[in-house]
Amino acid sequence: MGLRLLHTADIHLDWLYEKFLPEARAKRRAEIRERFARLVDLAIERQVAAVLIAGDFFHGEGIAETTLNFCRHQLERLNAQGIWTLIATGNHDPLAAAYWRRQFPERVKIFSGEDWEVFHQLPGVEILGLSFLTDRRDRRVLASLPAGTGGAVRIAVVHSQILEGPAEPDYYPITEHEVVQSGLDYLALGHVHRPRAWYWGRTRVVYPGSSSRLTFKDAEARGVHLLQIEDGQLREERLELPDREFRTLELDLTRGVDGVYQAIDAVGDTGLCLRVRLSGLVEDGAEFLCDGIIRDFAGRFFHLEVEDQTVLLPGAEETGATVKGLFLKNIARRLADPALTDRERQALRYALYYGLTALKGVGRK
Ligand SMILES: [Mn+2]
Repeated sequence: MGLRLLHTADIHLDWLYEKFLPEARAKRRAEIRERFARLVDLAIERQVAAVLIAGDFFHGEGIAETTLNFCRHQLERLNAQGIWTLIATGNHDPLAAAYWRRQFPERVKIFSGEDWEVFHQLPGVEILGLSFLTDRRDRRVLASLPAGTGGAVRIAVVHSQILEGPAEPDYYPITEHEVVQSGLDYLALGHVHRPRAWYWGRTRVVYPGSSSRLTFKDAEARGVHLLQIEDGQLREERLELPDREFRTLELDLTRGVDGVYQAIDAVGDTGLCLRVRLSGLVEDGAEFLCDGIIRDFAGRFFHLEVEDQTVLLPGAEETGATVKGLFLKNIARRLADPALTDRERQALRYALYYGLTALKGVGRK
């Protein structure tokens, strides 16, 4: 049956969920731990030889003792089945963190060298790993990849950022060109919480994404990658894992307070984390409404938060012959055009929003 591996990353045990109320926060953190236990179940069910964790296993320094004990128990379950856990740490759980100095089960390998280490314990595959070193965060890690010994499938595990566009090269940057040159069969990445995957040259490049939803940006389904190595060939499939939904409801206040309440009321799923984002031009500040929504609906959902992105319309006295007044009149005249597309209307709202921000204080007599 060949040999199987499971690739995950960004588990972020003890993620803060800062905006959650204490009870929901504790419950959600327990769900992240449970997710890791399910990954361990999956590894055992699928009889994998090793679990690869590409960084940010832990969220930060202040990991609860109960979380560490829980982890140890899960790693022991893998160990007892003869399954390795290979960990390259990330920027959230750098090697300097105290918990890495603990005793781990025998079949846990934490890549802790200054340079790539090669793990040779499994037949037919070479697994290279490098942990994140904070003081060398801008190094070009693929440039120092050791040459292969030939014959084996080559996999590298690292917490890295793919350099695209003008991003700061801050987290072990790698480029498509470097990946193509690497000759790797599979690059097991962590860092980006959104699942992404490419074929670059002969290399399969995978960010499995964070194993649980951590923020409202995490819309896509969560999952892990199962690798199968047989006769020197590598096949890979993504296994999706159900997770609590994080949904954003965009509501324009120009539909009125009743409309906003009806829209929130119509959200049937009470188990989700809901973010209500209020937008639109308003004559009065929306703070009261935000507080009211929290008061009236917070008990209905697992978690609820309201983001106020409304723009306050200036009073009539401000539409005089000032720069701001002329600007407002101009935008108002254009917004009144019934032939506007949604896109054009949105662009005008942005113009108004940014224009008012830029003109803040200017034009007041
Ligand atoms: Mn992360």
